Formats: sequence, C-alpha cells, structure tokens
Amino acid sequence: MADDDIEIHGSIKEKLIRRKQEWARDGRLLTGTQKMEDRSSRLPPGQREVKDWPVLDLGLQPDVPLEKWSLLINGLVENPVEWSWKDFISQPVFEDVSDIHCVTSWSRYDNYWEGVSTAHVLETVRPHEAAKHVILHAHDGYTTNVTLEAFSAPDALLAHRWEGQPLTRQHGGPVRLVIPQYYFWKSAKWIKRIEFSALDKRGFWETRGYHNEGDPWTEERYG
Ligand SMILES: Nc1nc2c(c(=O)[nH]1)N[C@H]1C(S)=C(S)[C@@H](COP(=O)(O)O)O[C@H]1N2
Ligand SMILES: [Mo]
Repeated sequence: MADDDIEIHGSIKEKLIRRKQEWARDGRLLTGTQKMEDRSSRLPPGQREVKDWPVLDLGLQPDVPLEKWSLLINGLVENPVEWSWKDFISQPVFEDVSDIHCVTSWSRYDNYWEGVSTAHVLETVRPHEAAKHVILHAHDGYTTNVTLEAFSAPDALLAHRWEGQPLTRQHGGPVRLVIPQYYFWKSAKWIKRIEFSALDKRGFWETRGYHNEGDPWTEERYG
C-alpha cells in the first residue's frame, strides 16, 4: 500500500469540482419527475444516451503498475485480505452487461464487464453482523460510500476488463468498482481499499452536495 510509489498524472480540477458543487446546490438537471418511478423507459429521468464513454475524475489519474497493485479489504470482517494482482486474477471470474448512468446526465448502455463479483468478496471476507456500510478508497484520494446492501447487488463487481480489453487507466484501471444500480460516482476508479463499517462515512461527492445513495430512477442526484 505504499502510495508514495504510485505515480499520479495531472492536477486537481478545483474549478470543475466547485462547479459540480454549485450544480448540486442549485439542483441542476432535476426533472421533478423523480417521484413517478417510471421504469417503462430504459433511460432514467433527465438522462440522455451517449455512444462514447466520457472520462470524469478529479483531474488526478494514478498510474498503478500491476506489480505494485494491491487491494486491501478490511474493517468489520472476519477474514480481512490484501490481494496482490496475482491473487485478484485467481478469484472466480464474473461477467455482466449493464448500463452506466452518470449524474452529469449521460447514460451508456450495454457495458460488458469482467472481474470479481462483490458477492465473492463478501463470501471471502465475511462481514460481521454489525457491518452495514462500505467505504471505497481510491488511489487519487477519492472516497465514496454505499450501504452493504447496495454493495451486495447481484450485478456489482470489481472490474478489470471492459468490452474484452483491460480497463484503461483513464477509466480506473487496473481495477474499479461497478455498481450499476446507482449513478456512476459510486463506482470508484483505481480502488485500493474496501472498508466495512458499522457507521456510514460520506465520501468525496457526498460531502459536497451529492445524495448519500444515488438511485437514478428516483433521481437521487443531490441531497
Ligand atoms: N477514484 C475515483 N473514482 C471515481 C471518480 C473519481 O474522481 N475518482 N469519479 C466518479 C464519477 S463522478 C464518475 S461519473 C465516474 C466516471 O467514470 P469514467 O471516467 O470511467 O466514466 O467515476 C467515478 N469514480
Ligand atoms: Mo459523475
């Protein structure tokens, strides 16, 4: 976990972060239809479909070579683990196709992910009964929080491949989290630690006006 060894490209986008915080304060993009929970459309309210895949981050892109990569999974668990890259890729393979919904209003359909399911993570580390929250920590200093229930979703995974190719650094490679049921800010890129906790801890955007959960179907954008 020697973070000093990890090279980070770029510099933090203070202006962009401020603008997104202002959007949250002003409730930008909210359609007001969030109470309808209309699931007849594949597109959640206020979203538009894109075919490309935008890159969004704080401006800092860690460059984590596989030989230095590790993932610590600890906190309120019976069996904490620290996986090296070799350990990680010897776990059972999980594949899933899901849609991405970003809070900045783009959605991208049918992303083919390969990696390790969060269900397998849970079987391996066995959270204590008191663990109700999961805090995700990334190499760029980013954090985000989800309930244990959301983390356990059957389509959630630690992804290292997208569309049959290794996940690029821009998109969070070597490994990122993917939780399709939520807006994409919950899907931490460059993940380095998964912490199980009894208490909730709001993450980077959650402390800057974003919703604590983030269901796109009910427009849990801000709050
Ligand atoms: N580590 C880290 N993960 C992150 C972010 C970030 O800045 N750092 N941004 C989040 C946000 S706001 C979005 S929309 C998605 C963007 O992922 P993408 O660049 O692959 O589209 O990553 C999420 N995960
Ligand atoms: Mo986002």
